[in-house]
Amino acid sequence: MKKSKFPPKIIGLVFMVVMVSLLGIALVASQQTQENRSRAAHPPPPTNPPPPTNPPPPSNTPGVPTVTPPGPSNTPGGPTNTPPVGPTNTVPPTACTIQGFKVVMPGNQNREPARSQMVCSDPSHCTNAQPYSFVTTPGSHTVTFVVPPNFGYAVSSSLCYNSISCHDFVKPTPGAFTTGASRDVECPASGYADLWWHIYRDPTVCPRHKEGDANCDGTIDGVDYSIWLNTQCYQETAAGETCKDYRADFNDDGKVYDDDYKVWFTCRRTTPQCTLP
Ligand SMILES: [Ca+2]
Ligand SMILES: [Ca+2]
Repeated sequence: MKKSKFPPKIIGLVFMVVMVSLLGIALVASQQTQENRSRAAHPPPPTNPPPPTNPPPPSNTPGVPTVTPPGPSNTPGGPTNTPPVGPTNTVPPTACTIQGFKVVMPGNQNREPARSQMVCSDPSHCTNAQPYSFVTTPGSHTVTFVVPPNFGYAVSSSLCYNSISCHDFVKPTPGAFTTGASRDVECPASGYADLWWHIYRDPTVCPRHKEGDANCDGTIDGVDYSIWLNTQCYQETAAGETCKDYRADFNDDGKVYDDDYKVWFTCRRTTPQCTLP
């Protein structure tokens, strides 16, 4: 029998080392198996989802550009300009505005009988507004101050473009004023024509008005008295009476009352000229 070249002690040690290694491997495998079972029984909590992000704000919808026509002209009779208070309609950017006041002279007084008179453009567009305005196409337009029958006043107008500073009757802007109740306007694109109507007593229009001729027919009679009787007014106030008919305001003081009756009474049935006290 062949004898091993290794001593029995060495063989025994090798055998123990192998056995210990096998035992360690078995323990590690057993531990991993237990961990896997534990994970299967207790899965890790899910991670929180990220909070939702806010949606981006909607972008502003581009609006249709609006063009505000220029405001009305200077306040008649006032020393300072009023801030523009134009209408807010959306109009084509090249539109033109014809605007202005109707005033009583002297002094550009914002009162009747000018204030409520009608102004027409072309002549299909008319308005009694004070101030008045027409938003229209650029170019030529004819604007008319509508004179009622037997109005008793002469009419002139003052006109400037893209400006409101030409209506001073005392220091008139050259070319701004002209007589007559109609005016041709060359309305500028994207601009405005400032057109005021001025009414004033003119002896050539109603020669005997100061004597009591309310209807300007050249005689002073009961018809004129009837006009005085039916249009009496004392003054204009915000809450009170409003004078609208000044045909019988024979002394032109802005009232139709007893002093005007005295004028009529003095001059009735006379031939020109009546002598007033
Ligand atoms: Ca008369
Ligand atoms: Ca009067």
